[in-house]
Amino acid sequence: MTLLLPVFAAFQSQSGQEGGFWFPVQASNHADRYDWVFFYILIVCGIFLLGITVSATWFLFKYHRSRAPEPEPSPSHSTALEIVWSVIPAIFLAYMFWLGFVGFMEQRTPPADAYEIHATARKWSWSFTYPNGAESDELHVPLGVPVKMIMSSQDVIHALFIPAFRVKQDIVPGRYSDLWFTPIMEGEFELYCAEYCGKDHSTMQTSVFVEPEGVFNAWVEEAADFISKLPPAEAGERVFKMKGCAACHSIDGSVVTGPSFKGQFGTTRKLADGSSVTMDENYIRKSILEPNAQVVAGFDPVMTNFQGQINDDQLRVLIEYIKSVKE
Ligand code: HEC
Ligand SMILES: [Cu+2]
Repeated sequence: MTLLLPVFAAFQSQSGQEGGFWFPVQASNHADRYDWVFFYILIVCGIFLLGITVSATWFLFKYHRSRAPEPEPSPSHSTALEIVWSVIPAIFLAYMFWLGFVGFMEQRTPPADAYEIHATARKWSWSFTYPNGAESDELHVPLGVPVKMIMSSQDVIHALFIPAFRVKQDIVPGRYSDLWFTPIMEGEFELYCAEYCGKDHSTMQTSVFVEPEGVFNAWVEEAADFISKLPPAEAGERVFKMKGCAACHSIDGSVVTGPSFKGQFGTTRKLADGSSVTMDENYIRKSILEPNAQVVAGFDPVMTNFQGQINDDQLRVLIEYIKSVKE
């Protein structure tokens, strides 16, 4: 194995936050082992592929009909040779299994004192909730601290994938799944959904910020009580982003998956069932908590249900924000 280490190092060479040719940077405790398993399997398979292809090609020429028209009965078999070509590959395979098994157990067993962050996935955005109640649409984690993500989905199957941390886990509606990592490098990394989840799946991505503990603590404290500190409409704008409304609603008049909110407050809505309704506070509230009760004419009833996902303060500032989006 030690013989292969220089080769491994060459494969691995990384530059700054970009990573190398094969992999992104190794930004978590799992990355080192994970990459080694990959390169080990790649190198072992490469060596055997080469050996088998070369000898098969050589036999093709050596035993061609023109050179060996009457094949001779094969000499009695060589026990030594058979043992060698069974045992050596078996050792390589057993080590492959061992690496995978130990790595899997490690990745599936979060330390008991890990810092817990809840992740909520929905079409087509993320939100993260921290132990003090803070919530964000980008993930912030403290450098050097084991973090356990507890994940759930509001609608369909999603998957949380952070390539630089080498972690990926499906999120199935109706149950919690988890993963864990210890970030070992400061910086901004990509996080995205790795399970095709509908029309705008490709936009379901955000950033992970790894910050020194002091910076992280200050951030999480500020994020916990912005609603009481900011003017309602401004706080509402943050909730709008954090809860993923922006994935389906614009504020500039363009129609994405749902209607735009630009200058809509107080106007009359035509509903799919032919009735009409004024867009006031109660209508907005009902649209968020029971999206399918009053469907806007011309749109599909595909809005995520936010019942139980939004508290009264958040609802109040959201309504103020939607009111404030004028021409
Ligand atoms: C998956 C896409 C999606 C997401 C996410 C989403 N919506 Fe919607 N929303 C829609 C669609 C589609 C409609 C129109 C059909 C309907 O009324 O159900 C709609 C309708 C509405 C309406 C009625 C609009 C009108 O013009 O009459 C309001 C208000 C609303 N959404 C608010 C929100 C808020 C606030 C959020 C975030 C908490 C949100 N939506 C998240 C898709 C979405
Ligand atoms: Cu998704």
